[in-house]
This record gives sequence, structure tokens and C-alpha cells, in this order.
Amino acid sequence: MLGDFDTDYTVKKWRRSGLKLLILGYIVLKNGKQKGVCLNTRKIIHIDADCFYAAIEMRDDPSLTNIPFAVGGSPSGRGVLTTCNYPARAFGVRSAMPTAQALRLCPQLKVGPVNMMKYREASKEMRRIFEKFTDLIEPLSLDEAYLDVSHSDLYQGSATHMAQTIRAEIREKLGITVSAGVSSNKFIAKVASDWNKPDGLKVVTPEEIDLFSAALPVKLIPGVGKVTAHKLERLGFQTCADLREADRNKLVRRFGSFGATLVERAWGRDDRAVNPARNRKSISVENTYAEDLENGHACFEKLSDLLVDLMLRIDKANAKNVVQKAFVKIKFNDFSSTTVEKAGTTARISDYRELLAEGLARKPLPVRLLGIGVRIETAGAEQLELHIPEGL
Ligand code: DCP
Ligand code: MG
Repeated sequence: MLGDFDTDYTVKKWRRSGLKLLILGYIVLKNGKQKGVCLNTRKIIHIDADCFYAAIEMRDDPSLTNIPFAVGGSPSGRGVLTTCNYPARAFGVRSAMPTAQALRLCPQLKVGPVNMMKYREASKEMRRIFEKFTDLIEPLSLDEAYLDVSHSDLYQGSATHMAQTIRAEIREKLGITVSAGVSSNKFIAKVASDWNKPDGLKVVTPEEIDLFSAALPVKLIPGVGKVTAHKLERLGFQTCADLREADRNKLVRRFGSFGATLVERAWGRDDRAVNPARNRKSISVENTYAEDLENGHACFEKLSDLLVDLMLRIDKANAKNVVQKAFVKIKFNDFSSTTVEKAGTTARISDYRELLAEGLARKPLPVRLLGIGVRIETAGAEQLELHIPEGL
């Protein structure tokens, strides 16, 4: 009897475990399919165009190719550069640098205006090329995207081959170069795309990740800006290998949840899926004025121009129906900033007038920069901001 019972019990147990395994297998497969497959076998390509805005301008006017060239606002006022080509970088010229400063570093620098329409069109063309390889595409900006090609059978599933083909197609169809990083997670793929820039490819296989990440300086971890890098260096962490030795709890106390992320990245780990549905959190436009806006009247006068640009952005993003809040950002001429928000609104000029009045009342100072925007409440948010360089 006991034996029968035992057998019966064992059979039932087996059936139950079998069923559990089946369900587990189904969940893993389903998640894998949705999220871009099991973590260890993901194949991620990160693409980033080389000196994107400048590259488009050089394509359209090849005489700019071999001379230091930048795209941005006028040097006479407070124009800033959006980017510059590699010959200009040799002089220390950089993105976001005031044009006047760049010209001091490189007096022969040629500066051309921003043509956003052209860059957006190029970005769309790049996207069309990516779509031949996968539908799991997560754009990070106009010139940068993650692709999860784990499910693609092209080139016998070789992500390296796919990355090379994407680079060749972009060069041929758009007349610009892009760099690519290939690895099994987003973090390593992103770092790798910068490795052999410009016009480069870097592949980091799963076996190489450990060594590759150990040697990385902490400042190359995405999200580690100058301030955090400086703090980490002061704590004695120069490389990811140093960070691996860190007390995780201490890092969390010091840097919040980003402390835990830092430890993960230090080991070359990143389990984030490529998320094609990632949404923006806000859309905004702003302008730094060549001359300070001396009073409220001058500020109110600028609102309608900003609103036209903002509306274009909202239309483009198809975001009209998901606007939750309006906000105004003001930078005073002592470089302090303030932001005023209003919930439950569509982006009406009357809202911005009200917000601007409230913001201006906070400091009786001339205004250097004005920005307006909307917040969109969606999950997995990202921010999209358009800075209109002075003079555009
Ligand atoms: N951009 C901008 N303002 C910045 C930085 C960038 O307007 N502060 C714009 C111009 C760049 C584009 O975004 O061409 C893409 O930014 P990247 O950081 O990818 O820089 P680039 O593509 O210009 O150069 P790189 O070759 O380093 O990627
Ligand atoms: Mg780029």
C-alpha cells in the first residue's frame, strides 16, 4: 500500500514539476520574445553618427570637410556650438561651447547655421535602414539608437556583420559615417560605439566583457557626469575595477539607486531591454538671447515665437493629447534658473503668460534665457529638449 501510495505520490509530484517547468519555460520564452531574448544571448548594436549635424553640412558642401567647421549660433552674441567636425576638435573645440570661445581656440573655424529639418530627415532615413534588421529599435536622439538584433536571421545571425552592413548602407544612402558598438548588453554596446570613433566598429563578445569593463574609467559609464566622476575619483575609484572593490551599501548611501547601478556597470552588467516604446517625459524649446531681456515686456514679446516652435515639436511628436503640464524656465543674468509649472493644462499662450509672470516675480533681474515646455505623463520616460541656438 505504502509503495502504491509512494508511486502515486511520485507520479503526481513529477507531473506537477513537469507542469511547473513547462509554465516556466513558456514565461521565459514569452518574456524573451517580448523583451529581446534571454539576457546572456542578447545581441545589441548601438549606432551613433559621427559629428552628426556637421557631417550633414559637409556632405552638402564638401569644401567644409577638411577645414575646422562647426554648426551653431553666431559668434557676435551668445551663440553656442551644437557640434563640430573632427579637424575642429583637434583645436579643443567642442559641442555646447560658446562660439566666441571656440573662435579664440581656433580663429580659422568656420561656423554654419543649424538646419534642423535636414537632420530630422537624415535621422528618419537612418531609422528606415535600421528597420531592415529589426523592429526592436530604441532611439536615444536624432543620431543615436540601440538595436536588439537577437531575433534576426540575417547574415546567419551575426550582429557584427549586420552592424557593418548598416554602416555601409548609411554611408552610401546618406553620405555620412556612423560608428557602431556590438555586444550582449546596452551599456557595453554604447561604450563600444565610441571606442573607434569616427567611422569605427568595436565588438565586445560576452567572454571579453569582464576584461573590457574592468579597465574602463568610471567617467565612461553613461550617467556619470563630471561631478559624479570627480566624486568617485575623490573616493579612490578611477576605473571599473576599482569600483568592483567598493562597498555597495556605501555607494547606495552616497549616490542613491544609481550607486547600485554603478556596481552593476563596473562588472559589465546591464539587463535593460531595448525598449522601442520608450516615451518622452517632456518636450521643450528654449533660447539664449544675444542681449539680456531687460524687463517683463521684452520677455512676454518672446513668448509667441517660442510657442510656435513648441507647437511644431508637439505636433511632430504626436503628443497633443497627452500634455499634462505646462512649464516655463527662466535663466536670469546672474545665471540662476527657475522653473514654474502648471498642471491640468494644454499648452495655451495664456498659461505661459501666467507662468512667466510668476517666474519673473521671483527675481528682479534681466533674463538671459527663456524656455517653455510641456510635461507628458508616460511610463519609462525620456526627455527631449530642443535648444535653439542664439540667432536662429
Ligand atoms: N547636439 C547639440 N547640442 C549638444 C550636443 C549635441 O545640439 N550639446 C547635437 C549636435 C550633434 C548631435 O546632437 O551633431 C548628436 O550629438 P552627439 O553627442 O552624438 O555628437 P556628434 O554626433 O556631433 O559627435 P560624435 O561624433 O562625438 O558622436
Ligand atoms: Mg553622434
